[in-house]
This record gives sequence, C-alpha cells and structure tokens, in this order.
Amino acid sequence: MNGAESLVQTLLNAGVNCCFANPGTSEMHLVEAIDARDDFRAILCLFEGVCTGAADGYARMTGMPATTLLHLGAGLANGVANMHNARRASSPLINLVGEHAIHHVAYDAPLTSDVAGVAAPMSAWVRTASSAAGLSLDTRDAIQASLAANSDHLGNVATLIIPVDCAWGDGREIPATVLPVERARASGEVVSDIASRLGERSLILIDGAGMSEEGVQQAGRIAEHCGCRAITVTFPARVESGPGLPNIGRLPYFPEQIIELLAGVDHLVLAGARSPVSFFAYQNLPSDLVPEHCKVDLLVHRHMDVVAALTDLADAVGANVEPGQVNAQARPEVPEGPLNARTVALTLGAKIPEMSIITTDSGGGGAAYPVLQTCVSHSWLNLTGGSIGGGGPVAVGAAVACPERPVFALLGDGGAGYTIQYLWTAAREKLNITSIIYSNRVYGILDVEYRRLGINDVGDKAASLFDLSNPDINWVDLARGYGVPGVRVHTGPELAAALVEAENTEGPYLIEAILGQD
Ligand SMILES: Cc1ncc(C[n+]2csc(CCOP(=O)(O)OP(=O)(O)O)c2C)c(N)n1
Ligand SMILES: [Mg+2]
Repeated sequence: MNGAESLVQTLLNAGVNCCFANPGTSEMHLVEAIDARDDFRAILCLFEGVCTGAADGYARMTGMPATTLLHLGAGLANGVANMHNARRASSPLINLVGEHAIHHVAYDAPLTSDVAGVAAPMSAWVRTASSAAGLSLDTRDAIQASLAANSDHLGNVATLIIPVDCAWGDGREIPATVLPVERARASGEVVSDIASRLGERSLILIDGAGMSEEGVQQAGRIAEHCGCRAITVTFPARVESGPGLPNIGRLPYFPEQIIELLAGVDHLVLAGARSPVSFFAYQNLPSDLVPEHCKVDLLVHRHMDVVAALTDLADAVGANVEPGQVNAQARPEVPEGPLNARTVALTLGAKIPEMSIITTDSGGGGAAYPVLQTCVSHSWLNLTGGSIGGGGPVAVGAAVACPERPVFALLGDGGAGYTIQYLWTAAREKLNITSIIYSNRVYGILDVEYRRLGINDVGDKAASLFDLSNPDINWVDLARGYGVPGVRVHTGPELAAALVEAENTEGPYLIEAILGQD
C-alpha cells in the first residue's frame, strides 16, 4: 500500500467517500488510489471554486466532510473564495492539495509556491505531510479537525498538503479512529438566569445547529410561551423551513433595518449566533448594531450544543406548549406580467416541489424565503460569507448529497458569472438542479450601495463598473455550451411553464429570468 492508498483507505474508514476534484501531475498517485476504489466517488469540476463550493454544499446537507483534490498553491488559490464561504458556514471540508516532492521544492520549478501560506487564512487546520508512512495519520487528523468543535472564526476547513513522494512512498494503514465530537452543554446557571428574564421584548438570535428542525422547534416553543421572537442571522448556512415548522424570521441585511428591529428589543439572547454587526462599515453608522439599552445574553456558542441549550431553555421557562407555527398558506397564484424578485418568488411558491433544496447567491433570490416559508417545506442554503459565486457550486454538492431531492439555485447574473462552470459538472453527473438566473444585466446591489453613500451623480466609468450589458450575456447559450438545456422567460406564466419543463427534464435545467421593472 502506498501513501496515497493509505490516505484513501483512512478516508473510507471514517465514511468520507466523495471528492470534488481538479487534479494535475502532482496528484496522479491520489487519482490512481481513488480510481482503484469502487466505493469512493470522484467528480470533476472545471474550476477549483466549484470544488470547494460543492464540498461546502455536500457538508451542509450531510454533516460530513467531502474532500477536494486540488493542484498545488495555484489550484488551491482558485478555490479560496468558496473556502471562505465554507468557513463562515462552519462546514466540515477536507482539501487534499498536491505538492512537489520534498526534494524537488528547492529547485523552484514553475508551479512552486507557498501552499500552506495560501491555505492558512481560510483553514482551521493545515498540515504538510512529511512522510508516506505518516500519511494515514495525517489524514485521520484532517478528518478530526474538519469535524471538531471549533469556534466561529476558525471554521472547519482542513487542508492537507501532500508532497508527491509521500503519496508514492510506502504507506501504512493505521486503524485510525476518528473520535466522536463532544459538544459542550450550556451552563445550567446561564440557562436559568436567561429563563428568568425572557419576556415579550426578548429576541432569540439563532445560528448553527440551532436551525435544524429540532432546533427551530425548541426555539418555537420558547417564543410561543414567552411571547418573544426567534430569528436567524441574516445568512444562515442552512435553515429548515415551511408549513408545520415554527415561524422563524430572519435578521435583515441593511444596518438601518437591524437598528430599527433592535430598537424594540431589550434583551437579546444569542443561541449559536454572534451579536449583530453591520455587514459593511459606513461613516454615519455604528459597526455594533445593538442599542445601549439592550442586554445581550450569550446562551450558547455555535460550536457548543445549540439544540440542547434551546431545549434546556424551553424546559426552564416551562414551555408546555406546541411551538407556534408559520402562518401556513395555500400556494400563491402565478402572477401575470413582467418578472421581478417578488413575482419570481410567487411563481416559485406556486410551482416548486415539496422537500426542495434552495441555494442562493447574490441577486433577488432572498425574496423567495418569506413566500416559500408559508407554503412549501424546504431546506434553504445561504451565501454565508458574502463571497459571491457560491450558490451554483453549493447546489452541486447538495444535489450529490441528496439525489432524491430537487435543488433550485437562485443566482444573480453577477454572481453566476464567477463559477458558471458548475453547470458542466451538473450536466455530467445528471444532477437535479434547476438554476434560475436573475437577469437584470447589472450588479444591482453595487448601484444601490453607491447611492447609499450619497453619490447620486453616477458617472460613465462608475456606471460601466456596475453594468452587465454591452454585450448582454446569453445565459441560455452559455448553459447549452455546458450541456444544460434551458429557456429565457419574461413573465410569471412563462416562468411557471419553464419550471414544469425543468421538472420533466432529467438532469439540470437553466432558466434565464429577464427582470423588468419592479
Ligand atoms: C468574490 C466577490 N467579489 C465581489 C463582490 C462584490 N459584489 C457584491 S454583490 C456584487 C454584484 C451582484 O450582482 P448580481 O449577482 O447581478 O445581483 P444584483 O445585485 O444585480 O441583484 C458584487 C460584485 C463580492 N461580494 N464577492
Ligand atoms: Mg444582477
């Protein structure tokens, strides 16, 4: 058994059996070791940002790490932006990155670079293997690090750098056990103290595992009993939502909106969430958005047992009630007329199947959340770290993880441009992904943010930096080029028909939604 084979065996021993790959010469022994195993899935992605984003989506749906296989510092660097989103999601992820043989590094051949230096800022754990015999233990440690209860800022991305002589040298299969991860309980004292002060002007802010079905049920019990509200952070990694589940709202995006919401809150309880701050700094606004009159209580950190803490809190307040439920509604009618974020949302509400998985990026997709919440059960995966180009790749990983569930990727035409190569992987793997491109032909939010600074005179150069026309991007042609059928739509009924067509089409489908006036 060589080092590469011992690495793959160690992954399989721990139940890690999927790799999103874009290999090169220094990874050939790893390719060979993967090739030898029927029980290990290898999926080619045409850009490394698709590999890292897909591994993130896979982890959010399974709770298990997928691996990426990347080519030295340059390949890893291409994957860093979506590693950032994965880090913000606390997704377990294992990057396997090839490196020159140890003796070859000193020759400074063209692909030589500081691989560990590239990995460090987005990784909780980085190691460069130094022997073939130790590679299985290195792999065990990488798996353990990806599953560890790390604090928020570290995340759960583990990067194992593998000099090729460690892959081709003699390996050892060590029966390396991955230890179960213990998540700390919230202190009983903290729970009862918070319980004694929960009231109508309390707000429970939830993140992490607190948004699992069990977590939102417990938060719903507390909210119902105490008459307070429970909401998630603005861009949670995954939320279970729909009729039958409690009405868990969401922290808004703009700082003014958050300030307005918190003005009526005297008591903020953090359940796996961090205290709200402004996404960006503005000269006339604070970074910390919690008003002075508001007492902030940390119930539980995200890396601790958030669900148990919410359960303990519900018990401590004596919440012998069913959780309050979302105000379930019939599915909306398909709206007539031109499309905008709102009419796309209503049409999705009318048409998408139960148990769908939704991924979002930039663009107007977020407007669909309050609509879908009332009428269709779904898992919603957000762009956690604000680095656009995550939504398509995350959809790939979610579809690989849950082949029986339909996946919808709601993407802005700006964000989609960063990682559009995901379409080819979706076509090749016959993934059940319907992509909806919100085609307004502009980086719309940048225009909004520019004006928010008080600049109303948008000059030609500035306008050209926000504009996506001239030439217009033809998303349907792009999709066809990657082997994905699709259609362009302008109205609610056209979109509705396209969604039916997507459902009846095996594999992926792309809908370019041309947005008119709001
Ligand atoms: C990696 C990365 N680069 C740049 C940005 C800055 N940025 C934020 S939103 C955006 C444009 C989004 O445009 P689009 O997807 O078309 O959505 P729209 O605002 O038009 O609804 C850009 C460039 C970012 N967030 N992440
Ligand atoms: Mg746009």
